[in-house]
Amino acid sequence: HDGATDTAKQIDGEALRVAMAHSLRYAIGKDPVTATLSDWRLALTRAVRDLVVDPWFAATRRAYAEKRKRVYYLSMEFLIGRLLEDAIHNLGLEAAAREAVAAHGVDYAALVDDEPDAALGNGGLGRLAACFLDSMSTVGVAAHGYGIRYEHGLFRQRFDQGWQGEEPEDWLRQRHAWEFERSEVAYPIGFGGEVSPGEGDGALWTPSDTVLAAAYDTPIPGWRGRWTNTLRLWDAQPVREFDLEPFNRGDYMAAAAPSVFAETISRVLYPDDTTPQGKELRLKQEYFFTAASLADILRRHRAMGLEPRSLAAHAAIQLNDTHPAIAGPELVRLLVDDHGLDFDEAFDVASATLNYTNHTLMPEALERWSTDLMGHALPRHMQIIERIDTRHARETKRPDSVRIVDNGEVRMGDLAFISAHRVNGVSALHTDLMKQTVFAELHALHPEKIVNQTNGVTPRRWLYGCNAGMRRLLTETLGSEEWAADLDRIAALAPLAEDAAFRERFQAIKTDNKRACAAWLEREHGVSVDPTAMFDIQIKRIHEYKRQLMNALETAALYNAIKADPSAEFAPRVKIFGGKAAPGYAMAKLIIKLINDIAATINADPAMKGRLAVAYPANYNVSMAEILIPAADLSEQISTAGKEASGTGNMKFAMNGALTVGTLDGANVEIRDAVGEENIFIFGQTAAEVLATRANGYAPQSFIDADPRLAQVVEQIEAGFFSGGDGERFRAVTENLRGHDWFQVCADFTSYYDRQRVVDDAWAKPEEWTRKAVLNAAGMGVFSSDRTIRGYAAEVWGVTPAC
Ligand code: 26V
Repeated sequence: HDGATDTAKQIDGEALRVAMAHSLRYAIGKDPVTATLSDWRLALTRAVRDLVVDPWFAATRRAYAEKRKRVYYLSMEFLIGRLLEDAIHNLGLEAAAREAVAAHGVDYAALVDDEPDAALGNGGLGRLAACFLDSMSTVGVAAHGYGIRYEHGLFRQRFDQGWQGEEPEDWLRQRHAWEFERSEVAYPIGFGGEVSPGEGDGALWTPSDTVLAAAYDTPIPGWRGRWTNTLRLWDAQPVREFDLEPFNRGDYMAAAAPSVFAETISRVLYPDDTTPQGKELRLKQEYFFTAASLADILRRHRAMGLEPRSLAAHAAIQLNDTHPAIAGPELVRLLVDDHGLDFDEAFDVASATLNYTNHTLMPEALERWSTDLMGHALPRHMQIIERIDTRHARETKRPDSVRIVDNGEVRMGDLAFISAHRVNGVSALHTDLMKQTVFAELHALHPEKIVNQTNGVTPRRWLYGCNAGMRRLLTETLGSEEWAADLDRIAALAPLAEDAAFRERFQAIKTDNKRACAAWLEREHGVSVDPTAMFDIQIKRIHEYKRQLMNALETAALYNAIKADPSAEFAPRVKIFGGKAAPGYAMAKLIIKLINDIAATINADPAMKGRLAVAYPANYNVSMAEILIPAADLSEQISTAGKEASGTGNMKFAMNGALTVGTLDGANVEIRDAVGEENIFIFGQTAAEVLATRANGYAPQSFIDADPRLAQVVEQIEAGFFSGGDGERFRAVTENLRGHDWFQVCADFTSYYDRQRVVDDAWAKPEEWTRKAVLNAAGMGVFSSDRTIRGYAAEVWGVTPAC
């Protein structure tokens, strides 16, 4: 498999130039004389998309011919980022694309940079879905991703004097040149209404409202086009655009009412990944895309001449968290009411086909819907849920233990668990904790159900794509580009950690990336930083459990230490933060302001020059991550142990040669095992210790009293030291720290601060640092999402990859 494009058509720069000119003229409808940068980007996109089509058809035909079992990945979120460069890299077209673009007198980097991010997700869960799409296509799992074609993705973040503000995001303002509209594929999706008894177990549901789910397909080519899958996103459309009666009497607004209701369903991504708000529209979004996807899956199954009863032999459906958990009752409904199976048969088919991935143990993030809301919006499903619950209680002979319907609420985690063939956690620790905590009772009843599938990330985007310097070094060292589809090969770097010449080249790449990142920070965000200082980066959603606050406190304490003893030796650092807070999450927004206040104080102090700087570029997204991660020296993975299900940023950083400072949480544990404990900076309490601390009556104040460095910072915040004398601003933060501190920032602060000083010592020995960095990259083979997908294929889906 060494070599360039396999299935995809070979095309040189000249041919691609001609193809670009053709699509500019005939697909975009622009004359080269007046074409803008975006026009040229759309033209290249169309030309590249044309090259994806044949391999796409080839994979589809092969899936049919070989009667391959299909995987359906149902996810409310796909946090894709940009697609053009990724497709160019996968198809081996970079040289040709650069040549073609240059021949048209256009700057390649600017053209690629012009593409808006497809930000159809909040964070880890949505980005994982995007990595899985890439990997399913690379290893050759015949798969469809199913989700929602949100008109507006995740909001844009701005800072107003350090406070987060939100603006709507508008990625579809320019046409989305990747997708194929399938107006012929549209399913009616019902809501509300009445249910009357039917024959046998069946019923007749007459919804009060109906919308259409219309399909848009985006091809997802894998490495070298050896396999290509489809991402099918559903757009909500009115069954009728217009009510003619009000229109005829001149009430144009009333006439348009049906289309307003329908289109609202796919209007916007919910930006809150902290607490499900129990909002009716959210439930409707969940049901909308789940029902459309299941209708499509059953239609395809029937079109192959197969019986509904045999679905599980031909299809595996993966539920990405509980968001599509209504799939259980919906599949039962389709099989009973439309296909005439009895309830028990139908439930057996559904529960042999569905699988469920859990992504969080945080109790407040577990979805529950009031039975009133569910019964009103989906009356037939409410009946089926009750019946699933009763059957489960009867079969397990434990009527009083687990109930899906409890206290007037439907518990979606339990529904998903009971409706699934396999249930998985996303790291070894997280899976263990699932068994011990949220799913303890269900695990005891079904001990074979829970399996672990540790997350991974795609090395195409997160190494090959974002780090061109490292790409060249790896390709030269490993002899071909195939490491990008077989990341275990990267282990061959380990012995080179002892080779001074190799270390020097490795370090030079990091330095280049840091320079590029510093230039970007200056240009786009107006902050100037010293590219020779340590780049210490924490990028992720702002959440209390992720403890950006602890990092901010440590930053302030370090500032105080440098001020107190200007001759003391600390590594020069640039602390970089990136991340959005849910618009309604007041504490997270206050933490953002605190970080920005601390940054302003430090950056304005001439004594900090060359020693400490803080940057918080606004509007962190996938494309920003692609700039920051290759430039990182130190990766901050400092969540309260037991709270971060896996983390995936941790893997991206280590792949790019950053060292990690982190707790024994999520996949950090497995990263430590892979790189060796002497090559990672672990600190803080273990998950068990965190629980013990809480059980023993945690008093954060005692930890503040015990560490004068922490005490000083808390007092400074209370005195308004970082906020122009305003001692009130962060009252909620400091009161929480002294009084509750649910995520045990104070308990871990001392260990964290001290570990950071060990990081300083390591930085002072650059050869040693680089040695560790090489060993980190060398240990990352196992964190390729290709490995993860092969794990799901073998242990969850029962499919054999084609590549
Ligand atoms: C939760 C909710 C709660 C209900 C309302 C809408 C909503 C939207 C998203 C979420 C996602 C929370 C779960 C999540 O993102 N988990 C992250 O999953 C990553 C991939 O497995 C994992 O690496 C992170 O550790 C985990 O926090």
